Amino acid sequence: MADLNLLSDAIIRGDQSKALELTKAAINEGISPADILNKGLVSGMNTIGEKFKNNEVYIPEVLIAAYAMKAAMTVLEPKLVEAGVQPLARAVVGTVQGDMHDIGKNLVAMMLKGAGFEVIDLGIDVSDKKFVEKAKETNAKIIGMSALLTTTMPSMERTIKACKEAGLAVKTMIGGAPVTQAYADRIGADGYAADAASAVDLAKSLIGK
Ligand code: B1M
Repeated sequence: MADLNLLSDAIIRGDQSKALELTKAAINEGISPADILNKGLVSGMNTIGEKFKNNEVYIPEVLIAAYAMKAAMTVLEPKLVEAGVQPLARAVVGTVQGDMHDIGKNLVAMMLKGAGFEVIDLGIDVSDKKFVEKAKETNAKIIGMSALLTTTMPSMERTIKACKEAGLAVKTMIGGAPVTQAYADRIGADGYAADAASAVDLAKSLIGK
């Protein structure tokens, strides 16, 4: 029986091959993709985040853990997507201009896919213009922006303004470590979520599901 605690440990240690092996085993044993994600992968990343905050590990260890998570996700992501029946709506997501942090954004994108959204991931360093163009082109119902730097947060406000100017019927949601509900209210975002799981609830509520 695959042990999700061992999977979590593999992420913490940044052991890519073990993380991949245990994820495959858990899938084969029929453990739900959401449990594999939350009790294995995300739990490991959360522990690394805590250790980083306490100065018990440093950026290289965090990056190595993230690579292990990415490796595991190559096999888990299709299962998460499969779990969703019909796309609930199309969402364009990205990390805002000037910001290269994508681990949290990737988690949000993946969880949205798992919840049944069709996700167009624009990657990192996404300008307000690019968000608007892509949302228009794909008729997306949601634009999801992530920022990890206080210096890149203003790009969220620019994007919301650009959406309004373009007359887009799109809901905007924001998140990332320095972002708060108060900031979302101030810049006129339709919603803020503190983590990837709440991002799914928020996205659903924004489209009335
Ligand atoms: Co950077 N970095 N980093 N970094 N980095 C932080 C963010 C920092 C807090 C570290 C610190 O100083 N304590 C600090 C920011 C300070 C600030 O602005 N307040 C910082 C800095 C300063 C920098 C550089 C400027 C360092 C330098 O070069 N001097 C530089 C900037 C580069 C750039 O972006 N232009 C930099 C670079 C890097 C690395 C490249 C080394 C790497 C990024 C690798 C990558 O993403 N591919 C990195 C990392 C790993 C971090 C930390 C350690 C971890 C971030 C992370 O991935 N967390 C981070 C410190 C920390 O947060 N404790 C730090 C795990 C992830 C799962 O959480 O992204 O918060 P998070 O996502 C969560 C929620 O926030 C939420 O859900 C996610 C999952 O639950 N969420 C959303 C996120 N997006 C959402 C969107 C939503 C909804 C929810 O709706 C759309």
